[in-house]
Amino acid sequence: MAYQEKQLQEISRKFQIYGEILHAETLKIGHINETYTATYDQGGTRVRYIHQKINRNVFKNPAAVMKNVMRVTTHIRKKQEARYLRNATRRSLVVIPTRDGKSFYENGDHEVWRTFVFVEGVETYEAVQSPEQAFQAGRAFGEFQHLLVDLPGERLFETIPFFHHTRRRFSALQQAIDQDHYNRAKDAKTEIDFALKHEPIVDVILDAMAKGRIPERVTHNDTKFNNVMLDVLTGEAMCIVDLDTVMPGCALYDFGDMVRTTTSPTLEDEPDLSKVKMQMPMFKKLSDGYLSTASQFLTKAEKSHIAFSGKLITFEIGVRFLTDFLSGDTYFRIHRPAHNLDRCRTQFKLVESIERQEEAMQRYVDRR
Ligand code: GN1
Ligand code: MG
Repeated sequence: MAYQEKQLQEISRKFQIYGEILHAETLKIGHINETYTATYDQGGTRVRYIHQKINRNVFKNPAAVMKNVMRVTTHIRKKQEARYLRNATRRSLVVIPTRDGKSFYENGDHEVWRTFVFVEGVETYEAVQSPEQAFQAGRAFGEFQHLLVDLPGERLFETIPFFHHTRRRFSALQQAIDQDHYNRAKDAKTEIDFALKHEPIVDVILDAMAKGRIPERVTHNDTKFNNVMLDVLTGEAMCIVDLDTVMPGCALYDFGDMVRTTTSPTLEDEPDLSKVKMQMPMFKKLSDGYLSTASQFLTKAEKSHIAFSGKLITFEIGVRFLTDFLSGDTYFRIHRPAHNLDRCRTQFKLVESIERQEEAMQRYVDRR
C-alpha cells in the first residue's frame, strides 16, 4: 500500500495537475488495467483525477492506444460542445497531458500511466437496476457509435488484433482443451461440451462481414454496463469510459455485449445459476435506447442480427473465460479459485436463456 502511495506521488508530478495529491484509492472496476482515484488540493479546493496504469500484457502498443483515445475523445468533445451547452467534461473523458505535453507517461520500469479528469456526480453499476438504466446504456452506446461515424483520418489502430474474431476465440479454446496444461478440463466437462456444440454460430457475423453484407465501423468493443457513467441525480447516461478497445469493429459486437451485461439481474460471475436470465423488459428498453440513436445509420442486415448478436457475444466472452480457466488464469484478474469457470458458467447460462427467447427478441426489434 505504501509503495503504491509513493509511486502515485511520483506519477502525479508528471502530469499537468496544478495541485498536490492528498490521497488515492484503488478503483475496483475492470479485469485488466489498474485504476486509482486520486484527490488533490488545488487552490484550497478538492479536485479528483483518475490515474491508470495500462496493462502492457494486454495492450502491446500503449502509444497507439493513447493515439486512438486522443483522436476519439477530441472528436466526440468537439461535436458535443456544439450540441450541449453544459457538462462537456462530464460527457466525454478528458485526458490530462504530461508536463511535456504527451498523453501518457512511461516510467523507468516501462509502466505506462495516463490521467483523466474524474467525472463527479455519476455512478456505475455492475448489474442493471431498472429498464430505464438499460435504455440509457443503449442510447449512450448508440450515440457513441453515431458520433464516431465521421471520425476523420486514417483507420484507427487495432489495439488488440482480432479482438472479437469469434473463430479465433473458438480455436484458442480448442487449443486450450487439447493442451490442458493445468489438468482442468475434467472440471469443465459440461462447459466444454456446451462450447463445442455451439460451433455453428461462430462464423455467422464474420462471414457476413467478409461478404460485405455487414460493414466495418468504429466501435467501442467493450460495452459492459459498468462502462457507462450515469448521473446520480437524473439517471441520464453521461459518459462512456474504457476507450482502450475503441477501434474498427462491428456495431453488433457492441450491441451484443450490452445484451450480455444489461439483461440479466445478476453479476457476471453469479454462482447461483438459477438467477441468471435474459429479462425481456430489459431487452426491450435496451434495444429501444440503442435504436433511438443508432437506427439512423444501421443497415437492414445489421438490424436483422440484433438478437443473434446478444447470443454470440455472450457465448464469445464465455469462451474467453473458459479458455483462460484452462490456461491457468493469465488474462482476466481473478479473485477466487475457479473464478473464470464461474464466469464462463454464468455466460453460458445466459446464452441458453437468450436462445429460448431469441425469436421474440428479434420480433420486437423488427416491429419498429
Ligand atoms: C475485460 O477490463 P474490463 O473488465 O472492462 C475485457 C472485455 C471482457 C470483460 C469481461 C481488454 O473488460 O473484453 O468482455 O473483461 N477487456 C479486454 O468482463 O480484454
Ligand atoms: Mg475494458
